[in-house]
Amino acid sequence: MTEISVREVQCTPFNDQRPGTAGLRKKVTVFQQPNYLENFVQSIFDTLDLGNDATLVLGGDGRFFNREAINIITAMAVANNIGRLVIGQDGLLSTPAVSNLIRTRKTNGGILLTASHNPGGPDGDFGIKFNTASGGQAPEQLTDAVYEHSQSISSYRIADINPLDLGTLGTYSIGTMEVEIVDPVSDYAVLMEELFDFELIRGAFKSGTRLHFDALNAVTGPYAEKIFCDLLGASKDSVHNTQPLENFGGLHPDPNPVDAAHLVKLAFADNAPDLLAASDGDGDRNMILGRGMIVSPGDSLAIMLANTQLAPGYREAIPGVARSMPTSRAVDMVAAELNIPLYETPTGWRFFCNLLESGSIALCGEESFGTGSAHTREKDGLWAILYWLNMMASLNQSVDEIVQRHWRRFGRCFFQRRDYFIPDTDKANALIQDLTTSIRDLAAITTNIETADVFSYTDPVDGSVSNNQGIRIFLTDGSRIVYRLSGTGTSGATLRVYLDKQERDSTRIQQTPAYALDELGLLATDIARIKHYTGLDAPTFSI
Ligand code: VG1
Ligand code: CO
Repeated sequence: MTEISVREVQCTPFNDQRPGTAGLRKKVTVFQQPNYLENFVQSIFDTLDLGNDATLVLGGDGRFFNREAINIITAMAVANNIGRLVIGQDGLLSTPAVSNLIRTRKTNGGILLTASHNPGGPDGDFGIKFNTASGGQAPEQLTDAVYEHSQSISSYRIADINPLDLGTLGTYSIGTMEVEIVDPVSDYAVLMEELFDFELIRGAFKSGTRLHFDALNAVTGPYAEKIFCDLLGASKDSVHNTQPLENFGGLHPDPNPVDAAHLVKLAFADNAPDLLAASDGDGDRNMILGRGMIVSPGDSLAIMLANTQLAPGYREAIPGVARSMPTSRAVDMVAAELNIPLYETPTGWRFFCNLLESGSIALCGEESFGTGSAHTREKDGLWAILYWLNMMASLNQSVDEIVQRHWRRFGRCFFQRRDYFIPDTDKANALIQDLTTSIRDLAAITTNIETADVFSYTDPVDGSVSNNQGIRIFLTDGSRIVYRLSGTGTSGATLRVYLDKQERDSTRIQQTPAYALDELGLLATDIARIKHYTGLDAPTFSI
């Protein structure tokens, strides 16, 4: 074994290293500053205190700076006496695949390099987060502890190593540490085969079901080629933009009807495919469309819950289900009928992890195009698409039929999220501050408001409390408004306004969400005095 030299590098803290909703996300240029990534990684190592011989999984969504970051983290892992790193070939691993590898290999955790759905490239965003031995995102207490540590860090340890050969599968040593380069797809594909009826889906493709999946030049391309084409027999032209690129080929890997409008257009064109789908930068989000139908994420979760008996992995009794607080209450309508517990958590997948780990829930989801289950501890884009393929094949129904039947049976929950980009964060904070103060009296002075509060969550498993998780207003007609600030942006602030309204009257379920929520939207703008604080007449973005 060749001797490796390790350096202790003096550094000073950066005051902006507090992780947000899902890890530390900053502009690439921020991460490129000397010591920026190193300080944060050393803070992770020091806080986790893994001891010698720990194994970690390492991979990312392939965006610009991914390779550099993998080399830096590997060099630091050597210097910090990590025993083994399991790294995805070419530095690629989707977020759910990392979670799965942590679990199947029983590693001590993992480091994920991704800014998810944020734009990539030299002028785009980069991000890093760490997951624990359960495969789930670090809980708030741990990310807080890492942040605290980063505020007093004075040095980090790094080894002098040659750049890694990320392209070649296999195991080799760097000093006392082992590096294993693994195929990013194979373990994940095995898991999917266990959960879904691949034989049935293969049959559907054989009999002509047409899929159009768009990987948006992000991490899911190789996964889609292997699973949809090689294992399930979908034709090669079912998958698009499957080459992971550092700048996503100029595409914005955010699977929603605005950023992926080309898929909406295709879904409403003549001769549209049966199922259209996309995933995000790191493969944990999903968008589902059918011929003439956009499936809202809240509906998708509700429909999955109503059809668990169709997929082999979900035939056993479902203990419970969870959604993040702002997510549409469509799933509540199903949980009530099935008489199973429904948990309402703050925004961010990490809040589902204890519920999944304790066996309290089998399915969970967020309005932000995220759905998942107890098969892993991250949301999972391709899993959701396979779930839909399985449902379509079992029921022999189109996406549109499945959704329409669901609405007729359970009712519909109209949902919209309206985002306001506010360059000046002080103005956004003032809006939230003043609204927090004024909602206390709102219910007393406004007749159609039932209650209003600031959402606070007590984790039923470990008792930890998370305050200030969004402002909620419940109206007397059962509709709801939620306000919160985004925790994933890298500049300015984004105010998110979530509108939701349950509708059981079958004559009204065909309305568009924009129409059904028009009045509620006006009320939401008035109550928060959005124009006054931001100068904005309309949302910057609506889905
Ligand atoms: C957004 C979504 C949230 C999601 C998070 C991470 O957070 O609203 O539901 O969990 O992104 O998604 P925020 O704080 O900007 O509203 V992803 O695919 O990063 O990992
Ligand atoms: Co993501």
